[in-house]
Amino acid sequence: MTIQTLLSQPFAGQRPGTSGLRKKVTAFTQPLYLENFVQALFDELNASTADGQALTGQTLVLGGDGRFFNRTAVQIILKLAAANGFARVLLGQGGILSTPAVSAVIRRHQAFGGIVLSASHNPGGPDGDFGIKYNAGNGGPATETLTEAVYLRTQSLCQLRISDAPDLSLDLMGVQPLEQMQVEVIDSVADYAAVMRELFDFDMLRGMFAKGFSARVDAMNAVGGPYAKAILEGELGAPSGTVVNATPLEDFGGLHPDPNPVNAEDLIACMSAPGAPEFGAAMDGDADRNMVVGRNFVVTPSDSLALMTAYARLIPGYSAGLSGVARSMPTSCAADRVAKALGIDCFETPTGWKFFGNLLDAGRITLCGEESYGTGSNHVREKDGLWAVLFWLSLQGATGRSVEELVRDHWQTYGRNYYSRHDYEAIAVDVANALMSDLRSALPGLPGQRFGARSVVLADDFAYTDPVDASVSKKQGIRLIFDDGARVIFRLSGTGTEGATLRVYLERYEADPALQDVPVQQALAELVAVAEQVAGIHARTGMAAPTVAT
Ligand code: G16
Repeated sequence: MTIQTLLSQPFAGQRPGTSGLRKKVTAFTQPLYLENFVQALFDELNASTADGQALTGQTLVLGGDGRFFNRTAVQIILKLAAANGFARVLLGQGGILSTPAVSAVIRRHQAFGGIVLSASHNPGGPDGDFGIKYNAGNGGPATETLTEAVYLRTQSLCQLRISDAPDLSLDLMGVQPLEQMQVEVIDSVADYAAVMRELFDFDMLRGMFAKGFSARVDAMNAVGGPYAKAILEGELGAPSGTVVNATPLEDFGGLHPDPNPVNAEDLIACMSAPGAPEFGAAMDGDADRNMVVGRNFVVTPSDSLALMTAYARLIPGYSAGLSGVARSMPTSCAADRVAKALGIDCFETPTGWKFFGNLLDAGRITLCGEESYGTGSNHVREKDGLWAVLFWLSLQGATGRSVEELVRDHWQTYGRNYYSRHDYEAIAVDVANALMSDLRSALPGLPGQRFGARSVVLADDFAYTDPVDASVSKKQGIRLIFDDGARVIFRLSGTGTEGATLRVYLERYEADPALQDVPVQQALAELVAVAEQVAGIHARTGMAAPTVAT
């Protein structure tokens, strides 16, 4: 085996979005496409030290969600890593690691960084999506500064270094040499499970299941299955069959592994049927997202973060209290109210988990979450689906309250933030860009303008100054904030692979318990009309209704 230098050429469009580079599988399978991106990443990382040898002798963590092309991509990356100086790769068995598990392994083994192969909640299979993301030594997604620098390198890269060694076994546990590098195939679950044991009272959870507590956790044929099986059924004694769709499949069995009420319809149906389990949850392709469901009752992700913040002290890992909490800007303000009551900071960041990293590293926050079905804490630097499941199970165990009772109690105490996100998918890119640019131009005229009973008090394009490193991120979403605190927000998704997706986020606050049980879309109908009036979505896109409203 020898290390080869191959001539390559730039590929257009290798700019990472909200969470890494996501493209159709057909893009990733072009000759040298993946190699080009990874070499640009390695070159950029090497350039971070004066001698240009930052990777020499280092450990890399590698794994993915098992989707189509995962195994091929792992072989390619191993050969690039060997040719670029790494001494060791910790590889999840079968090339499998959930996104939070990559973060846990990086942190527990003090690795230099890690590569996650996933397009998250996007569909898989030969016609589906693939993705790659770099996580740094803190276990968290690379900063925007790094991803942008990598992108610039992809646009001028003309050669790469790769080993011509034969493929390795991805399934055989133990160490295999590749050039000077050692590839160690590790148990995909062990490190992650160890972190969970440190946070939650496993004895109490075991006791709950022993007394007959019933749950249904839908892994959506994705990577969360082995983790949920090992921890819930294996360690905590939940009955076999508690975890469904538990085997990761290359095409997710045709499911769209996005845990929302639309795509996890089977879970919703099951939780609404007579004799439904007491608790339901679903996770996404790479197991970092979660949806929590009670009997006939779906928990909004924004409410989930607020409740976790309110009850965190009941969980052993957070019994000392929280240093602070953070949410992405479009996430509802429900957590803000709890933070205020607790006297802790609440930060508002742009969409993207990478923006929580500095706050977590600096100890400014303990919990964080997003409307996009993501919640997490300082235990890793990714959002974490199974962690959220264990958190909610623990809350039920500690309080004796059902999911619905917990949420309704919360609304009584803090008020309810009615919340919905409307997605308009696969819009022509120029139509979406024109809509956003016209909205931007209209911003100065909006403050003071009345829409029914409300008037606009703030209209801007959200900009964020990181409180830790003072970096500034502009154009993070158009906000209309009204005099009663209601908000309408417009952004374009940074994770799609087909055309553009317009996201409209709608929120209003209701303090009166007697008015907290209105169907969500009805409660937000006036704001939907405002969004239409301001942005002209129907006329511009030809779409009379969103593709998905959650
Ligand atoms: C990613 C990011 C999240 C973000 C979500 C939606 O999640 O990690 O921080 O909220 O995308 O982003 P967008 O609205 O730009 O599509 P995941 O689970 O897809 O990695």
